[in-house]
Amino acid sequence: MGAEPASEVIAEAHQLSWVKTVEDCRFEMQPKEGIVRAGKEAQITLSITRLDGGAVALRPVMGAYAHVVAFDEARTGFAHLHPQEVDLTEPPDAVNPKLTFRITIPTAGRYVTWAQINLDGTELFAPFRFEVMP
Ligand SMILES: [Cu+2]
Repeated sequence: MGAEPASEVIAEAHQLSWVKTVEDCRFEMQPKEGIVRAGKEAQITLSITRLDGGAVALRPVMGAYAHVVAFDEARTGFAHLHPQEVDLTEPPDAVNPKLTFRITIPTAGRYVTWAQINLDGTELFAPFRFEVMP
């Protein structure tokens, strides 16, 4: 580990947000119902675009076009999700790939999720912090 991250980086990391920019890619997670409720299955769409509108060349990583892990604030809970789009011979859209995930989180509170993708050979991790409503 190197130096401490700048305070604005830490502050940003603690903000609740469904949108994250990593490198020159914008990641957005959209819960179908707008929010996630405890105990209810949520369908969440991960959408990726380039800031310059260029191609987003997703490559499969370990058998999926994305992996999502979710933790609760105490890092005790853990979920590992794969997209519903399981057919690797049918790549997602080349400019604005969208992948859907289903998750049921039993307890309200704050959660952190990481989306992992492989963008034309480069692994990118996008963190999101969000609230699960009662
Ligand atoms: Cu996975």
